[in-house]
Amino acid sequence: MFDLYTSPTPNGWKASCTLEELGLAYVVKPVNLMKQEQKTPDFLAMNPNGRIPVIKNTQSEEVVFESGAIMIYLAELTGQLLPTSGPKRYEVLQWLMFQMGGVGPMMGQANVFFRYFPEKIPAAIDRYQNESQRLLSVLDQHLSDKEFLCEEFSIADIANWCWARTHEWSGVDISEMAHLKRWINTMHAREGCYKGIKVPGKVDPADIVKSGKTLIV
Ligand SMILES: N[C@@H](CCC(=O)N[C@@H](CS)C(=O)NCC(=O)O)C(=O)O
Repeated sequence: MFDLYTSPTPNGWKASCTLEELGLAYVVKPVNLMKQEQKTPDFLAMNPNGRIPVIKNTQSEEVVFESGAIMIYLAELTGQLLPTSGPKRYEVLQWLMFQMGGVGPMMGQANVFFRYFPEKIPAAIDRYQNESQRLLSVLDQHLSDKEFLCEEFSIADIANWCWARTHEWSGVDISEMAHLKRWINTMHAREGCYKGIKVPGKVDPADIVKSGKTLIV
């Protein structure tokens, strides 16, 4: 069993989608970012960086922060969604790192300057939107001859999808990226991914009963 400290954001969804895809039982601990709950002493004791997501294995008491590390941890625990060795493993890790070091930070900054920053700085907005678009076009190109980013569906797909699907919020146009759009839809149709992006949030109690999970929302 796991406790998932999260909010409705792409990095939070990376953890919830992975848990859902792996069919792992977890309790959602919503963290209100507006109320700065991620900066309380209790939270900082789990993640000194004061950011979601954080996961706690309630059996072993292990705590993991950084969404990419959480995904690797869960994949290794179950032996799924990440090959255990060899070139196929590094292929998945390479596309996971592509999201962690590129897509996430660039789209995150595009959101800051396009949506939240009180001063509108066109050069900063352009820089982050253009770089986000360039990175998404790399994904689009890579997906031109394959269903998923690597040989099989993996944590790399979940990580990149959780960000790519929010391109509109970042003000990034993907209308010319047919392969990316097809993949976004394929991912959305997966039961685990679809459920994962609803966490935390209002959920149908019938779904909770069906999945056997406890959701504290
Ligand atoms: N590299 C981190 C980034 C985590 C992150 O930026 N989380 C955001 C939400 S998506 C957050 O907690 N923001 C609150 C804050 O900055 O105080 C990860 O991948 O887990």
